[in-house]
Amino acid sequence: MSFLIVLFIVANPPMVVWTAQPNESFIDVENVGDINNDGTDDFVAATSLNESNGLYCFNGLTGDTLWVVQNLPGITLTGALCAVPDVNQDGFFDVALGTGWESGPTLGSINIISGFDGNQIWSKQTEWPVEAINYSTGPAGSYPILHATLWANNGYTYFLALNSDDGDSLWCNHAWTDDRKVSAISDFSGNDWDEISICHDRGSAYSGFNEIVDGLTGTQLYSTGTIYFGSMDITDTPQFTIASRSWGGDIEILAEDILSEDTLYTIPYEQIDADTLKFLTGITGGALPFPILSGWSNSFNTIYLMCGLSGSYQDPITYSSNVVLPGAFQISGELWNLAVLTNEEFYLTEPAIINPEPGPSSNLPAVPGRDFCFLNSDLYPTPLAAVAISSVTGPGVCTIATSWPNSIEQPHNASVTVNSSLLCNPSNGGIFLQTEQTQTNIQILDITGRLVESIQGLESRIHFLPLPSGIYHVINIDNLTTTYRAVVLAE
Ligand SMILES: [Ca+2]
Ligand SMILES: [Ca+2]
Ligand SMILES: [Ca+2]
Ligand SMILES: [Ca+2]
Repeated sequence: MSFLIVLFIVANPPMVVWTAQPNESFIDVENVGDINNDGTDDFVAATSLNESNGLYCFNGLTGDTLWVVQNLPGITLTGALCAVPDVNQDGFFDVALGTGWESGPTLGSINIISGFDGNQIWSKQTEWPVEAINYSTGPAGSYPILHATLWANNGYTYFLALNSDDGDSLWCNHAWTDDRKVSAISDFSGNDWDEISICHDRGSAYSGFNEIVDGLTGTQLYSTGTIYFGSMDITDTPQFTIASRSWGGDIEILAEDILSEDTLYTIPYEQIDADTLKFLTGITGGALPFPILSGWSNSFNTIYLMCGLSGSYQDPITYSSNVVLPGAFQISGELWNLAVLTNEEFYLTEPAIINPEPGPSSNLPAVPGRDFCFLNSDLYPTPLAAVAISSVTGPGVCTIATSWPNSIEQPHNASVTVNSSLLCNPSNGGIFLQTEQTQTNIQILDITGRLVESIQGLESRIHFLPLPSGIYHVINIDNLTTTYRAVVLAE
């Protein structure tokens, strides 16, 4: 039975669950955990500067706005919004937001906002606009360290490390680079603080390189040799690995074992057309050679999937519009799948090296898609994807289900007579309930346990009960069992 259900999940296309904010343009989303305690993760979404303003927090299940901070400007690049582990000790993730605009005033700011209610925890002006924010973590009980990347109009990129609880600076590094993101891997220097990556590059004008520094001190721990037009990613699973491009000469991609400093593989430049490298982390086990290293360019509709340890790959996967971002999620056991956001669609792609196919897709409700994050939900076997859409003439944000919901619970006792059924679940605008006996006694409770509908002694027929979007328990009051868990989607 469960085997059949897995096949059913894999075979189904992704599905838009809800859409919201048709007048706003969003370019970054981040999971902040389940703020309203309804069993589904919620998320924050940053608007795009010059098109919208404000920082929103959405109920992941329904699309309702949980809070909004209107007096924050939008951001310039995806990556300037980051959910960070609890800074104000209220038990919820908080949010780091970097602002500024390269062609406007040179000042920027770093803001720490409470993920729970949107209150500002602290704000610090920066000398230059902020383009990317990430964090590293340390020993248990310590606050995370923020890593903000600033792009100065003197051509330098500044990599700033700050205490997340008060904004005090810890260290600053600078480089010529086109890759301003900062990635973190677990500690190998021995001080319990994550290590982070910094890319130095100036093409032929300067000998660039990729380095890994200690998150706490900024001390260099690892450096590649000369690299041109560099970009990179790092992973610590299953081993510490750095993948860099473009290496220079005939080599497009070079991967090294960070601890032994051995070269793992190189890939000639004429074989791969990709300007972004990303390890799809967290994937373990299974028949495929994990980790997967993905390579793509935002201006092409192809993505390469490579074995991250051996560099083996085959043909690129071709989508119908340009690739924005891939991410990996677990289906069950050792089965994994990829979510691939393109400009116009959202795909579920099987992570195969041999004969890869794009897989089933759903059109986005507006275009272009700019970013997505996964949301775990008790109601769905696999995560929802929250998608940021840079559109002011259509939905600015939506969620897409990667599987059908766990909508129907089995009766707790096999002897219980089920005398009602849900005609479709989830459903739009309300619950379609079919009762099959004249003495069916049904109550419908919302997620908080509040009674919203009661049906007694009705004849066999179909009932449409208009209800706001949410999760409902359909209770058979004759034996006090939850017969169904119904999901009502936004209309
Ligand atoms: Ca994001
Ligand atoms: Ca929630
Ligand atoms: Ca918090
Ligand atoms: Ca360290």
